[in-house]
Amino acid sequence: MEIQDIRLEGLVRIGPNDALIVIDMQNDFLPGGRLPVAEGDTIIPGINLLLEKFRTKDIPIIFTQDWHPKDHLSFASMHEGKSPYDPITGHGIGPILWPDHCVQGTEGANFAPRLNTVYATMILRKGHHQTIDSYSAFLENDKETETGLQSFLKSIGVKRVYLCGLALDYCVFYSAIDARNFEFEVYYIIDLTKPVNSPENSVATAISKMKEKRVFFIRSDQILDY
Ligand code: VGL
Ligand code: ZN
Repeated sequence: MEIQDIRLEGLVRIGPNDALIVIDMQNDFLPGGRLPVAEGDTIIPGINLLLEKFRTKDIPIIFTQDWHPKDHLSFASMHEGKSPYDPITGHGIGPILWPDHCVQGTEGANFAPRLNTVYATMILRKGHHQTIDSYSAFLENDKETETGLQSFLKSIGVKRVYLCGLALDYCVFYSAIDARNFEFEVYYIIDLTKPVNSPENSVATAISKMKEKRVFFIRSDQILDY
């Protein structure tokens, strides 16, 4: 199962209980960054267009930032003899190690300059605990520590979330799964994301797990603001 084989939901109209979550559109995940996602930059114009649609409906817009201390345990540089993308298993870390990326306060951790962040109603930073990673915007990789996003969204009446950003098979995927576990309806915007593609099959695995969890897939042009 690959991206082109996914069945799309058809049209959906933005409603009052919706929120848009834009995941990790940061310099380090773009070509030229420390953990580059191929073609990650190509989705920026589409995200900017989509932001206008949500803005028109005065819908909550959340941006996340991967925000690691410089000695984060997800970095291969912290593990003797290991290289980026080597497999690792451990509590809150894995399934693979990463190049140093999105270090707090660095240019790599900043939002892509061409991304329009002015409509953000909330900016959520995650992955700041040295020993636990957080792929998901909702729950850290220990599967216990909450980021606070689910309570925030529920407190303002959100029932349905739309997800886009980077990367398809990591942070956007884990956010989609946790959003379903927290009983949000989830629309995964398939043309506004790109994968890391490591390890092999990471995309196929992510897609099949999301299908099992009844995540809906949609293209951004199928989201209507009227
Ligand atoms: C991500 C790997 C490591 C992501 C973050 O944003 O998908 N991937 N940290
Ligand atoms: Zn990270």
